Amino acid sequence: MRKRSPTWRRIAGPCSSSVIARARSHLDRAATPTIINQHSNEANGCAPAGLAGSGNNLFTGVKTPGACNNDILVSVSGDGGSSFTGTTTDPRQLTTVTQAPGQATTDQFWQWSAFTNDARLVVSYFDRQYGKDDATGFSDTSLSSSEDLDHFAAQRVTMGSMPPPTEFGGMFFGDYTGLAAVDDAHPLWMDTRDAELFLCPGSGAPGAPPALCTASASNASRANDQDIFTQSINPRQQ
Ligand SMILES: [Ca+2]
Repeated sequence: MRKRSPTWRRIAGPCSSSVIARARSHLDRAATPTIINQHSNEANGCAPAGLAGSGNNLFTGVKTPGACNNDILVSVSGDGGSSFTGTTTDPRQLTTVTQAPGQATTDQFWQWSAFTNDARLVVSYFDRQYGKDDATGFSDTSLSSSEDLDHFAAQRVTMGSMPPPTEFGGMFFGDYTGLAAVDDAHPLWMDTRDAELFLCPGSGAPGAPPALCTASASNASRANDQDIFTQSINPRQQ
């Protein structure tokens, strides 16, 4: 069922904007990050452990290297959005868009999806497959793409890893990710590589022109900012 449905085929040819928007909406709703997937290695200690009092899912093995890790799965509708494969399919059997070898033991999350004009599905997301990201909490942004909704190739979008956020003591990171696609893909993400700038102590006073300084944060030696970055990616070069 994870093949291109009639809905997807219509995207490739001349069609109304409403059809494209509807199809995109369906898939946006259906690309889901989940800790239980074909790569979550439950035999290595990652297993569901019921619900917390908050109603959130609990798992054992979250901190075991190579055990629990997020993938982004694809749930496909062939009937205009009335039903999706992900509703009844075990997540261990669903197609993952994060198929690079390094992604099998690391986290990918906060995705967005779109179709290019030639009907290629592209998905952007935060990715911890690079360097020591999965141990340090650093992140990158990657883009996966597929022509058949089964086989996905990933390419790195960021040229260097981003440190964990420091705003609000490191408790806030988000709100601003997205993806547009025409011929190329244009992922947008919040980026923490730039330092947060402060007025240097003793500056900005009579006889002391304003100067900019960095400062420490409660969870890092250098406070960082959150900026919105974007990049144009040719998904056919993967
Ligand atoms: Ca993963």
